[in-house]
Formats: sequence, structure tokens, C-alpha cells
Amino acid sequence: MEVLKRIMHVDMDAFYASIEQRDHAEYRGKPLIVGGIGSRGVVATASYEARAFGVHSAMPIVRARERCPQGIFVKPNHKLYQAISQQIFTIFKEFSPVVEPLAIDEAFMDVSGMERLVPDWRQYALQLKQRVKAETGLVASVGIAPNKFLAKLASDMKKPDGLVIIRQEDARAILHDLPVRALWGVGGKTAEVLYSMGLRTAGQIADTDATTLAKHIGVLAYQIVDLANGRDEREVNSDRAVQSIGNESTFEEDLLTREEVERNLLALAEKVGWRLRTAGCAARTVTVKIRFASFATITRSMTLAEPTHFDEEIYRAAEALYCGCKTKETIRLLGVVGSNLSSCVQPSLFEEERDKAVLYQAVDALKARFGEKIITKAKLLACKKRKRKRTYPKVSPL
Ligand code: TTP
Ligand code: CA
Repeated sequence: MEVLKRIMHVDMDAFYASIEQRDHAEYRGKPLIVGGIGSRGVVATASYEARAFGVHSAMPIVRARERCPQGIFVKPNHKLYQAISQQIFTIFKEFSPVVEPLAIDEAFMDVSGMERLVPDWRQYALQLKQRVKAETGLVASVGIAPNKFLAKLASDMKKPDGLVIIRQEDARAILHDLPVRALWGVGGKTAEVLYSMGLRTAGQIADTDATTLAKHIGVLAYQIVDLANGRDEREVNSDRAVQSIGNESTFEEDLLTREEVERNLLALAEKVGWRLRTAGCAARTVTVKIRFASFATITRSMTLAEPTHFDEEIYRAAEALYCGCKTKETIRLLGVVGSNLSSCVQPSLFEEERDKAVLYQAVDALKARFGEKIITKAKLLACKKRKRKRTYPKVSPL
């Protein structure tokens, strides 16, 4: 007999904003926007009160201020959010042995085969929501369904403070009017092809022959016809490794010179190197993301002979990638990402490499004790001094 799968998806409501409202009574019940505060910042998230004004994640902060001038705007406190994330994941693990993190505030949990322990799934989900509320003061939305796709859909259906259970027999009806973009894997380009074929809803996809559709959009057709019919075989994978480690900066003023770009790439490489080393892994692929003044954005990647977590090696690759992008435009955003991760760097046979590892151990011990900024490259210190100097009014020589 086929064992019915049962998947739970938990997702915290307005995560960063709810934490700030929890910790600041004066923010409660108000439109609160968490994000980069500078003129070039973007919204990380907004409280539900702010969403009523049309403010949402990834929107430029300038636009959010236009839409919601009475909003309270605050900078994110990532360390705090990370700590609370750990707290909620500890709770999740009490409710299922198989927990797959999907983001800082959401996870899939496989609760199949627990029927004898759990006579009432609604009650079980309520218990989880209550535990999270009691321990963190925050509200989670929960979805339960026979597969991952439906469980994620369910947790989103009655947000905030949602709790929805989808049964397999109801899936097709629930999916019927959903836009095709809601099917995993359908991005902008695929959606255009589907629209051109007159296919706009999941209901229409559900009734389409996958082999015929594959002639237009490739093998993705099989996946989306399955999803549209409420079928999804993917397992909850508790060992899912982090896919990449990266960092990016949007600048208050565009970067004009090559020297400025290189300094910023070095600062980003230093952050990525530190994060890779603290995560105990190394990256074989380095990617640089560049957004120009015109908003055109490019990414360039390079795969190294050996995985690395050393700042200079990440920087060398990033700089080479940047140099390969010939353009005269100024730059508003730079990012550096390490991917293709392995768990640690092979111990080197070469003395010079071993010395480097010892040096980094010392650097990291200082960073771990006194904070990431305690030690940095001389080149970056010089640049910080110069930057600060530039903020003073210029005095003309006599
Ligand atoms: P989400 O779960 O997408 O959003 P949310 O928790 O704020 O709101 P809800 O789930 O109720 O719709 O993201 C979780 C956190 O991740 C969010 O609080 C802030 C951060 N985040 C960003 O920093 N940038 C983004 O573009 C998104 C989508 C999220
Ligand atoms: Ca969330």
C-alpha cells in the first residue's frame, strides 16, 4: 500500500518587521519598513500595516517612502534575526525529525508516518504555532499537504497567522485559477511563451498534454503539468547544504574609477572569505555581479582549479572577472559570491599555503573574538580614511 506523504511548511509572518515590532512597542500596529535606509536602499520587508500601502520586499526605499510617507523606516539587524532563526529551527526539529530549511524564516518538515502520534493535524500545527509564539513572541503561518508544493501554497493562503490543510482530492480545485507564474520553475520568459499559447492559469496547464507542451518550453513542461495537477514527488531533504555564500553592496554614489571598484571588490571578497571560513567551507566558483548606473545588471563567473576560502584568491578571481567586463558606465552595485561549495580546503603540501592557513587562523580568531571589522586589509583602511576625509568641507590652500 502506498504511504501517503504529509508535509508541513512553516513560514514566519513579516519576519524582520515582526521582530522589530516585538522589540519596540512604539512600532506596533504601525506601517514599519525594514531595509537599507540610504537613497539607494531596498525594502527587506514591511509590516502588514505597511503592505496595505503597497510596500513590499525588494522595492526601492525611495518608492516605499512615496507610497507610505508616514511609515517608520528602520535598518535591519541581521545578527538578531539570525539568532531568532536558530530559535525557531530548534522548535521545528522538535516537531519533525526531517526539517529542510528554505530561508531564514521558513522550512519544510516531513511528518509522514506520524499518524499514530498525531491524531489531529490541525491541533499539531496549532501546537507548533503556539510554541513559536511562546518562545519568540512571533507568529508563524503553517500549511499541511501531501507534498511540498501544496504545503507551501497552503502556508501562504491565509497569511498572516494562517493555518491551512490541503487534501490531495481538493488540490486541482484549489489550483484551478492560480496564475501560471505560481507554478515552480515558471519564470518571465516561460510565462510569455505560455501566454502566447493562451495558457494563463494552472487549471489550463493541468489539462494540457505535457509532451505537446514540451515542444514549446522543453522538459519543464512535465514538471509544471504535474504541479498543476497537485503532484510533486520531491522529498524533504534535511541535509540540504547551503548553495552559495555571497555579499553585495549598493553605493550611495556610483563608483567612477577602477581603483574604487577594486577596493570594493576587495572588501566584498574579505567578507565572503570570512563567511566561507566560519562556515567551514570553500568555494570553487566565484561570481561577480555588477549593476550599472542604467540598472543593466551582469554576472560573470569563474571556476578555479582548487576551491578556496582565502580573501586574496576570491579577490583575484573577482578582479579578473571585473576586468573582463569592458564598459564605460559607472557602477551602482557590486556583489561577490562563492558557490560550488565543498566542506573544507584540502591541506596543502606547499609551505607557503600552510603559512597562509595559519595566518588566517590567527585573523579569524581575532575576528571571532572582537567582530568582523577588527582586522582588515591595509588597502581598505587607507580607503576608509580617504572616504571619511572626503566628507569634511574642502579647504582651499592659501
Ligand atoms: P519572506 O518570508 O519572503 O517575507 P516575510 O517573512 O517578511 O513576510 P511574509 O512571509 O509574511 O510574507 O522573507 C523572510 C525575510 O527575509 C523577510 O522578513 C526579510 C528577508 N527578505 C529580504 O531581505 N529581501 C527580500 O527580497 C525578501 C523577499 C525577504
Ligand atoms: Ca516569511
